[in-house]
Amino acid sequence: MSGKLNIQSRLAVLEPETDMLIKQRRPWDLPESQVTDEADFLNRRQIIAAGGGLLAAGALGFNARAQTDPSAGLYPAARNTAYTITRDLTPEEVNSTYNNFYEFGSSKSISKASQALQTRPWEITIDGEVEAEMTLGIDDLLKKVTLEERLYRLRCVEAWSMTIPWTGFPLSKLLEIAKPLSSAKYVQMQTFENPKVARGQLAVWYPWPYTEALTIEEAANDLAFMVTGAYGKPAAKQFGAPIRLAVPWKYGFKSVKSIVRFSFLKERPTTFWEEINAGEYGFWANVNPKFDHPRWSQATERVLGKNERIPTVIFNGYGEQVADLYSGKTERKYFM
Ligand SMILES: Nc1nc2c(c(=O)[nH]1)N[C@H]1C(S)=C(S)[C@@H](COP(=O)(O)O)O[C@H]1N2
Ligand SMILES: [Mo]
Repeated sequence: MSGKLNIQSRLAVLEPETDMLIKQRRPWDLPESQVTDEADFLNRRQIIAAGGGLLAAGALGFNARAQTDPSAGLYPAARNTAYTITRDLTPEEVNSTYNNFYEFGSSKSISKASQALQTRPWEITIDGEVEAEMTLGIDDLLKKVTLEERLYRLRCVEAWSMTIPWTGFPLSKLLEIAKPLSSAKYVQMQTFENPKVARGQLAVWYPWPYTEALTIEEAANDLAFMVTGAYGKPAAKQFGAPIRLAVPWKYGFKSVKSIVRFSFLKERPTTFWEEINAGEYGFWANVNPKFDHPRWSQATERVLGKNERIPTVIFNGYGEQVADLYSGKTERKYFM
């Protein structure tokens, strides 16, 4: 061993689990303790459908999140039928227990740890190349938008995928509120930073806080969605409550969670994963089965909650909506 520290060897990076690991513990083989937790995630609509409304929900030990979340009354929101898809939805209990959220650890089992995140009060700052910088609370922001439900795919760079009923509003609506100047070419989004709560942030070899960025044109595309809810209720903490991005034509790491800052910038910023390994997790990260990750194939994906592997499609199936953004941009770097 040389004296020089190999940072890469210490980093748990985004990569597929080995078949061995998948066999040992698949996301739907929940340990007993997590099954009990799942009772707390009972779908509000299911409870209401069960007949007793909130009273019955209380009697069932209805979860504290929905009781104290001031936005709970905004859900479920009407589904925007322009964004329905033919794939089956990923069961909520599968999605809720298989997450990437490195702030709470580098495994997929961060659902419990992430409950420590306090999502109220939650201030969001909009700064940089805008008419006027501002800070507003999440509930003030929610008053300025109309929530809708969209069924979106999510394709992780690790070659697994899900289909999720997100609730939120188009990122273009946030651009309207932020009023970026013509000098703003990129929007950078930053996750909270609080290592006391998010113990993963004690790992000093990651460049916290997590940031991601889009070009202004990408951000203005109607597909770019700010998620505040999922499965017909406020987003669970492991999904990136109270507000996260969903850009379903890009690998999942672009869809940054628990955002506290939107910065409008003249120059392209370096993103979290780009800083860790630009050759493996780039700025553009558009899904393309023809460009393999340096260490594995991107041709197919494992569908979470189902025992199947399906072909991956370019732009994750959203070419009609987004291909125009990349005309002439055919090189590998746009798909990394
Ligand atoms: N702040 C933050 N955002 C994040 C991540 C993260 O570790 N921290 N992981 C990303 C990755 S790699 C993926 S695949 C998706 C996972 O979202 P999900 O857990 O809701 O499926 O979140 C993305 N957003
Ligand atoms: Mo990912």
